[in-house]
Amino acid sequence: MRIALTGRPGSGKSMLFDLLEGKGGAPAPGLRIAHVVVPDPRVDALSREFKPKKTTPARIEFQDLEQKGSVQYPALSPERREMLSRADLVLLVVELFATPPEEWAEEARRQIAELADEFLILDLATVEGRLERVQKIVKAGQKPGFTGEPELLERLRATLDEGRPVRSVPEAEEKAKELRGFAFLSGRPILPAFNVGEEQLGEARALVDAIDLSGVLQPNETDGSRIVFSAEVENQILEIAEDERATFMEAFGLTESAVAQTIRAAYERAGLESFFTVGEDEVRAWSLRRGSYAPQAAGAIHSDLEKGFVRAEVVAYSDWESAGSMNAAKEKKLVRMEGKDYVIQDGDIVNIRSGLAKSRG
Ligand SMILES: Nc1nc2c(ncn2[C@@H]2O[C@H](COP(=O)(O)OP(=O)(O)O)[C@@H](O)[C@H]2O)c(=O)[nH]1
Ligand SMILES: [Mg+2]
Repeated sequence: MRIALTGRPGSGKSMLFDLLEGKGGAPAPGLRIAHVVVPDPRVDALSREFKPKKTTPARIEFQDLEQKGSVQYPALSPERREMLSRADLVLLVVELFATPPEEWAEEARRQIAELADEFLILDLATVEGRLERVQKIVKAGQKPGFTGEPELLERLRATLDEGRPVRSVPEAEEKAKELRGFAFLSGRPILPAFNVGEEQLGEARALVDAIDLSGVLQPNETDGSRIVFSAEVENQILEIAEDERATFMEAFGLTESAVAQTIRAAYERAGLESFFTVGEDEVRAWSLRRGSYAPQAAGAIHSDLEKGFVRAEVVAYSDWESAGSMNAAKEKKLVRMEGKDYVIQDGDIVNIRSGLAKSRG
């Protein structure tokens, strides 16, 4: 999964990116990319049993764009548009650290709306441009890009005209593959991350959770956990000794770091779960969309495994854990044979049997 950061200049994007990347240092201009580990104690436990040559956690890709010179905002530069349109999720850093708390609700809504509106305007131009071309193609007696394209584009134009994003149209979701070439910005879900000041951190969680974001975000984007952090305080945390961090965080009423919150919220919003492959060579965690079938899990590993999918040997992580080892799980018949209709569950330990190739382990 790829997540792109955006927000007003000075909202704290680069500070958050530095935290995610875990490196620091002066950012060079241009696109920055970090592959951030998804912390998962289950991977560590599996690694202890299999003692593999390699342990590979799941990762999420984060991107930040450091632009040269003065930046226009919300007018998005072509580079920023490109970055955002290719992301699975847009992480919008909302600046609240310089805003008095009584103005947070209004200010948060404004910052989200200004990005969402910019997305609508740019997408409308994309749709209208494509419609014009498609109409010419059809007039010339040729086929459009895909069946139903002109109708879908008309529908999208009407939707955008009403101020609603591409992602509010279910048919667009279905046609997502064909539509990808257009890289609609409003097709990307928005996940806000609220950057608050040190003094407000104590009350920030309750205040931010109370902000009504209906109307500026899609209905399914307003629920779920909200990322509330102080980039300043997070940096202070990094400066103190590791064994003193918990006490320091407690003093601020923090239970989770900005990085942990961001990864968890991203997983939740993108509807991701993890499954595992195990063996002597490698223990590995993979991200998958919730509700995916066994062949799609195979496809996440390798497209050949999906093509040649025969069946999957599956044991739930909790069953493996209670059995105590993989052999014990097998003896207790907790390892199941599943076919192509099996829906992968979070924490499944999976071994794909394929006619074309065999998965590791
Ligand atoms: N006081 C305070 N200042 C912040 C915070 N986050 C960002 N800033 C200020 O904003 C400046 C720019 O932050 P940066 O992460 O580069 O913003 P970007 O333009 O969104 O990438 C920083 O140098 C800080 O002075 C914060 O949490 N508290
Ligand atoms: Mg920056």
